[in-house]
Amino acid sequence: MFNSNKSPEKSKKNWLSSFFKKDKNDEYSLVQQQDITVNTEKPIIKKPTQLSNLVSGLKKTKTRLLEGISLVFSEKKQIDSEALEELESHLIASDFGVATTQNIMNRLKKQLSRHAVNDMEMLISELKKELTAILNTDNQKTNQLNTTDTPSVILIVGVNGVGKTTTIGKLAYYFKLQKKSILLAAGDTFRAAAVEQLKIWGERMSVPVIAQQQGSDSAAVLYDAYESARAKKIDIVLADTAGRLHNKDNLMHELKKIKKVLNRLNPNSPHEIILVVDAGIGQNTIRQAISFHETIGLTGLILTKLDGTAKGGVIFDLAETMQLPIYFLGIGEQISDLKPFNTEEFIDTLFEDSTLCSNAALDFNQKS
Ligand SMILES: Nc1nc2c(ncn2[C@@H]2O[C@H](COP(=O)(O)OP(=O)(O)OP(=O)(O)O)[C@@H](O)[C@H]2O)c(=O)[nH]1
Ligand SMILES: [Mg+2]
Repeated sequence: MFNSNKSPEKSKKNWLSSFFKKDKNDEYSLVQQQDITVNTEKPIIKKPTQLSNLVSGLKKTKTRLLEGISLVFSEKKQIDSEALEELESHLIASDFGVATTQNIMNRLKKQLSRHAVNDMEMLISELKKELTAILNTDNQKTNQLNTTDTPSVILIVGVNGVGKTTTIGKLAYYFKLQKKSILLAAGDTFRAAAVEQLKIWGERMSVPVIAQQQGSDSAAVLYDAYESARAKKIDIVLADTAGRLHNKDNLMHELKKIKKVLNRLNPNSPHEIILVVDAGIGQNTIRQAISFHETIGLTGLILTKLDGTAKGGVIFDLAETMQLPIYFLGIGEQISDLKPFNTEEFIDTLFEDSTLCSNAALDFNQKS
């Protein structure tokens, strides 16, 4: 969450982690409803001045995919049905999901028979086309966040620990780069530490944070946040919520209430309801996405922790199953480690500099 290379940040982190250990009734829980940081004139963020690069964030997923493809073909003399079956198993093992993998393979086989493809590079190029088509859903093509109203509310939801609050901090940074004014709403009233965590992001970004004491009604916090943003003509409210298990009905019900309250303030609000999912948990993200979508009606997804996992293939399953836009990718713990999602860039990065594949292709072509 914080930059551990810098000593002030490090001490803040130590302070914060000791803070997290406190029990929920401790003295820090009494955070009164207030504007915590209001100095929007003095930017504390000097560096970095741009968002991080996708290449390092996708390294593990890319290595697994390319190594797998090269392994499939390194022993083969031709692209036969056995090779394709191995490719299929590899995609499933890379978290593409069974149904999505089968769809990819069916389409791939059709293409291969049509063009009589017997060349590994051509196979990779066809695979890239299929993967691009999966990500380029109609929704994805128009994946502009709805921020036309002032204020526009972006509600962030998800299960525990997936990176919601960190993503809010990163989003604040992202929007500040676009000269938008931001307000953070501490809708996670479940843990005292959650409010503090958001306050720290607010301080780092010099943006106001609206919070109430621990245990208060989350919908009430968001109500106040909306009214405050409207009074101050703030562009975007980034609303945090408590992590909740997607199969706990009462917790999921609370989200409906939040939505209803915001909806009463402005029928367009919440303008976005974004589910944050941790790419590292692979297939479970699909179950979470289905459940949250059924309960509250999601408008988009953010996939975090891609930097730490080789399971990034799940993005294809998510796109195909959910047909929702993927707005951003989380690729690290720093404020700049958030990447607006772009299909072409994602696919190019995934296959870029594919020396592993190229070597296998060379081997393969020499053998055949
Ligand atoms: N490597 C990596 N770590 C991340 C990323 N996003 C968040 N994290 C880390 O994940 C951990 C949990 O992040 P939080 O933002 O507190 O998650 P949360 O969903 O708000 O958690 P709860 O409020 O407890 O439900 C922190 O240590 C973050 O630094 C990411 O993209 N990459
Ligand atoms: Mg949180």
